[in-house]
Amino acid sequence: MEIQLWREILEPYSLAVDELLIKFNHVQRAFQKANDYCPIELVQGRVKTIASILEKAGRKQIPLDKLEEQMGDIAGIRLICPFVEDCYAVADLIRKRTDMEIVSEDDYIANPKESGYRSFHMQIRYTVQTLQMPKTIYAEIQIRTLGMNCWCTIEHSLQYKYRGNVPEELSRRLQHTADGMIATDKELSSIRDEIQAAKIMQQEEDRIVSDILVTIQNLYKLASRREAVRMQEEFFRIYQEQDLSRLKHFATELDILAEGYRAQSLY
Ligand code: 0O2
Repeated sequence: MEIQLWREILEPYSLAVDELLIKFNHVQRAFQKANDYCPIELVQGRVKTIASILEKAGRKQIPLDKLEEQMGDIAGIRLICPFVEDCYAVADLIRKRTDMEIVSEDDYIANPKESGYRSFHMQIRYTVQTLQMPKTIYAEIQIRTLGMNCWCTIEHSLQYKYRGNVPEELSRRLQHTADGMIATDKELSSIRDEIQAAKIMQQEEDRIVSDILVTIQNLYKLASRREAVRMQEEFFRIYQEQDLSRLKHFATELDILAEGYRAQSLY
């Protein structure tokens, strides 16, 4: 296939990945803004490289003119979650969306592959608007925990190094580490409430601190510089106390002061 043709074929996939990344990043932000626990820790996306498409087409005996129908992961999104329960919550979120149609699901978390691979796969159909016309493509969403992702990344590198023929002893040890990851995921789930509460607190503190700093900056630019410097010093003092309720109280006071100058943070 000519290089220009590859570019044309891959362009809608690239657009789809860009759009899906924006959408899932927005989901993360919506949870954060609502001061809610977000089940998605990290959002990643990629278009398969031409080399990887060719390798997979060879391995799965997919004719090059059937790539778009038969290779479902040319566009791939990976959603990485803190806990196993979150993976299922994220799958539910996706099922409720109307902008992506689910074609199939494979639960390799409940039913790990022989290699030890665990992830929740969703094949979707997604429509992008190209310059010429709307185009519907297949994409794959992989949902997994941080632990699963760590294992998959390492195993994937070894598969690459040994071109799919990982020595038996190494495979055995990899399966052993996969079992370890299952135990770690279970243990983390058992202290999930504690970790979720800590994450929400941290999220809230980040938001309040950034609001405070923007307001002080606005005060500095739009109103009284002396007042801004005084509030900044006060902020540093309170921040060092590591007391979220004191910080919230200070943010409210600062807002009232800034309101007088119409210098509140808009974030
Ligand atoms: P790359 O480089 O990640 O793109 P599915 O039909 O999707 O439910 P199935 O039938 O296993 O699952 O499909 P496929 O095409 O074999 O695997 C899809 C993708 O899942 C792979 O893409 C990997 O990303 C991941 N995957 C599946 N099995 C394994 C595994 O044993 N180890 C690791 N590390 N990843 C796996 P690619 O094209 O192989 O790789």
